Amino acid sequence: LQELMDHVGALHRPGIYAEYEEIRKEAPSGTFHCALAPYNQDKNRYADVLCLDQTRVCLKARRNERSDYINASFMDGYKQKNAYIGTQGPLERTYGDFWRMVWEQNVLVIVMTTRTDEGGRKKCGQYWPLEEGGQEVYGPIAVVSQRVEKHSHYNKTTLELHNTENCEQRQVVHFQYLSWPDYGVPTSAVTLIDFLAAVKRHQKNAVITMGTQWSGHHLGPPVVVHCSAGIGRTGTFCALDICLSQLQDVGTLNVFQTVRRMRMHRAFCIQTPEQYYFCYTAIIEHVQRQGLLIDSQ
Ligand code: PTR
Ligand code: PTR
Ligand code: PTR
Repeated sequence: LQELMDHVGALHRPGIYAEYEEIRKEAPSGTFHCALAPYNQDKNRYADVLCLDQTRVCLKARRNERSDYINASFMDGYKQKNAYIGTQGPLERTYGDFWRMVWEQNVLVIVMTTRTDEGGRKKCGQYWPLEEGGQEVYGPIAVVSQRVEKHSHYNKTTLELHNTENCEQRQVVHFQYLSWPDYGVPTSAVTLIDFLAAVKRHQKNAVITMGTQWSGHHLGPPVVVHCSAGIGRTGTFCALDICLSQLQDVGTLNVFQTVRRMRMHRAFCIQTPEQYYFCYTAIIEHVQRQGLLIDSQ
């Protein structure tokens, strides 16, 4: 930690910004053919935010369907392959694809780090039933909002999913963080880290509850993380999770390598120098708050 603090202290904000600039100018690590295919273009919320062919989440093939494309990428976590699916805020025409993906990937937790509208602009569709008791059908999946818990900086909504094709039923929990403008940084690192902790606690418990039903690895299915484009705030959230997990495990962390590696899975992750800088300051704030002042070596 001392090393980390020296790093931030010694480099100052311009130094950290330069570090981010180095990451930003690296060319994307793969190709974008699927995202650019003419019949897939209206599935991208932003024409310039595409997902890499190499790590994209493919929807399961269906009869009479040409495309298996959704703007979503598998991303590794700390010592965990495909810990997250980073994705854009669903568009009305992709709600069905989104819920199919959630179902097909056995997702238990959805993290939303945007509001649907910000500054009078639409950032994300209302792709789940907002009100407690509300019910909507999205493609093959019917979603019922069972319970909405309002916390000071986030809402936690328990959703029941019904697969109308095989009549199976599952529960998914939706966490929405409310204080993070796009291109910006959260108003407080403490509230974001509390939110992250609530998400992790829930995923852990939900995986335990699933028990043997979940045949994958013990850390469970990917957590779906999205904002509007699925790169700025999504990248920052995942980078923080990875860095804090590594810090807890081995007492060290590396923001630079974490973000570089993350961009190999979801291109363009972390959109602004402020978001990159925030990763450092949030970690330091967290460690100081925890009183976990340990030497990193
Ligand atoms: N060879 C194709 C191309 O470069 O256009 C690659 C490709 C494959 C493009 C699939 C789009 C694809 O879309 P989908 O997987 O959604 O059918
Ligand atoms: N039986 C519980 C359920 O499925 O809701 C299991 C569970 C308990 C899941 C706690 C998550 C939990 O964590 P949290 O209360 O932190 O969301
Ligand atoms: N180029 C687009 C725009 O500026 O409108 C894409 C974009 C939008 C990029 C939002 C990032 C954004 O932020 P986030 O990934 O945090 O939603």
